[in-house]
Amino acid sequence: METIFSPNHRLHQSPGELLHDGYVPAFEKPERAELVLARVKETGLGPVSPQAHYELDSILRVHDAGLVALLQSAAAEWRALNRPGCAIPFTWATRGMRQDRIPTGLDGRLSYYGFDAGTPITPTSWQAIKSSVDVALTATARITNGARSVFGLCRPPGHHAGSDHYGGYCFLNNAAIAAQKFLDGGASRVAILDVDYHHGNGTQQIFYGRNDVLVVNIHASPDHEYPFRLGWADEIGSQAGEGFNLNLPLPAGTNWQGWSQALETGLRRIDVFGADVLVVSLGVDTYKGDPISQFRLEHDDFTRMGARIASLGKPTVFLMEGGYAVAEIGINAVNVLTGFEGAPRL
Ligand code: 6XA
Ligand code: ZN
Repeated sequence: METIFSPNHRLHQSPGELLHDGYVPAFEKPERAELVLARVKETGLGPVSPQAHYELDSILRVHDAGLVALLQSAAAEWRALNRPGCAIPFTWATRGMRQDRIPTGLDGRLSYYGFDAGTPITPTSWQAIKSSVDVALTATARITNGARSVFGLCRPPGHHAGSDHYGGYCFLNNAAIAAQKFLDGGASRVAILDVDYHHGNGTQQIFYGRNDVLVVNIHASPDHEYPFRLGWADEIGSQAGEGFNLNLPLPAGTNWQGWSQALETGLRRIDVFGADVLVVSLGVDTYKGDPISQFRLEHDDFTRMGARIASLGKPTVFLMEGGYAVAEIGINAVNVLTGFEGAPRL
């Protein structure tokens, strides 16, 4: 399986500690992608290729222009205000506050478009964000050109980013941009399977009213886990999209036995949907040793996961999302890919 990788991911690095259960080290760091890349090479998974450059139009098919502009300018605006560190919101709207009006000042726009305090915009973040999308789009093109599978080693990740909001270490939704690109290229139906420990609230929001993209999420219950405000089982899609969003929330402590049952439910739904192509939001923070997660998957379970995903027999793009047990992230991510490759072809 070919891997698409951009060294530009290194241009996004949190300068210090982020807000999470109090102040703790920033888990989403460049080392993550480097370790996955090292494992790709060590296992001989396949060639590693650079990303191609895409124009912004593929991003604007999914994201609001105001969000994209803010991601490009926020760090410079922050500096112009003589502020140290990186651009970060510090207030958010809640019930009874206006959602219809975009403030003109920087802090107001950060508040409007951002939804958490853990996703800093540094002076070079935009280049990494854009390159991560380019990795996803390059991977997408490989499938369009006939590949059975491809791995887009995206960083920063994307599944928490919605059409007009960013957060959860995510700025632009790589998986959603890829799915839309497939549709624009002639696909009729795209399925997104999100196996990250956290609910992919952004992906859900983007496609919630649509029936051309089926979104299946297997994740920790939002009763107790980030992103807390979306991801319950009764979110099934709206209007034309009713029945085309499937949330499979699971309790803390879930191991392969429980997790794989949810996977089978999700795979059956994707099979019935009849997708032309599958996009996998590949987070490996379901690993038992992950520092911010509470599931109990083991190394070999990731291999099984890949084999089960392959049983769908769909052209498949894997796009990297979360996973923070840094020493093991490469093993777990690449195990999914080798498991997929080792499974018998249909
Ligand atoms: C916020 C934790 C964000 C979760 C990031 C993640 N402090 N998402 O792994 O998939
Ligand atoms: Zn995650």
